[in-house]
Amino acid sequence: MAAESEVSFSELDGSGVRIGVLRTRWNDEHVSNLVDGIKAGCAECKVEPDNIFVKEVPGAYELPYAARLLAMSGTVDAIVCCGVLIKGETLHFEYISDAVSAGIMDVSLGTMTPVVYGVLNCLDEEQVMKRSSNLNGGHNHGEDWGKTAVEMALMRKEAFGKKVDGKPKELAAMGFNSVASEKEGADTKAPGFF
Ligand code: RBF
Repeated sequence: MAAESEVSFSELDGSGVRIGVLRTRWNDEHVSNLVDGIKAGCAECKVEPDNIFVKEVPGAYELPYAARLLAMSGTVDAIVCCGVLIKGETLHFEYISDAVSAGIMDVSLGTMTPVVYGVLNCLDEEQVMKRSSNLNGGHNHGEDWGKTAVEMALMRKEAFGKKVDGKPKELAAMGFNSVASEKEGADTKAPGFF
């Protein structure tokens, strides 16, 4: 029996969404399970299998660089960086772990492409298995990461994808600028971030 996910998602229509998955070869078996979970999560949100692009990197440290290149390609609506870091006897774990989490956030905000943090940081293999597989009461977190990518891709599309009088909208359609607010007749001139 699989454990329940700790996060809930509403119904998401990812039929027009393109997702990029960057995955490590380090801890290959676990990462492959997580990638299967990401694909399953995307499929639940109606993402076409052909709209999921997967590319390998050697280890987690390479994920932010690859994510920046992929974001700059402009071909995906969201990216999942997927890897597994297992604490060893040296300080590598701490350094790589910190650099990767900061690097991923940096790419996400710097390119305005949502980059999902799909990296497990575990003390041992047992902890990894509980989080990368639905077997033995575990939960494959990849499923949540796939859905997170779709949700954030749709948010980005709504914010930047809308056209006004045939021209791309200049401001993000968030907050009082959002489509939902306009429909409800809210004051779209309310002061916001911009
Ligand atoms: N990469 C991972 O994705 N997961 C790991 O658990 C991991 N452990 C490493 C431990 C050591 C001692 C070293 C030197 C590298 C490790 N890497 C790991 C690889 C790292 O992310 C990167 O690919 C290499 O350091 C090359 O930049």
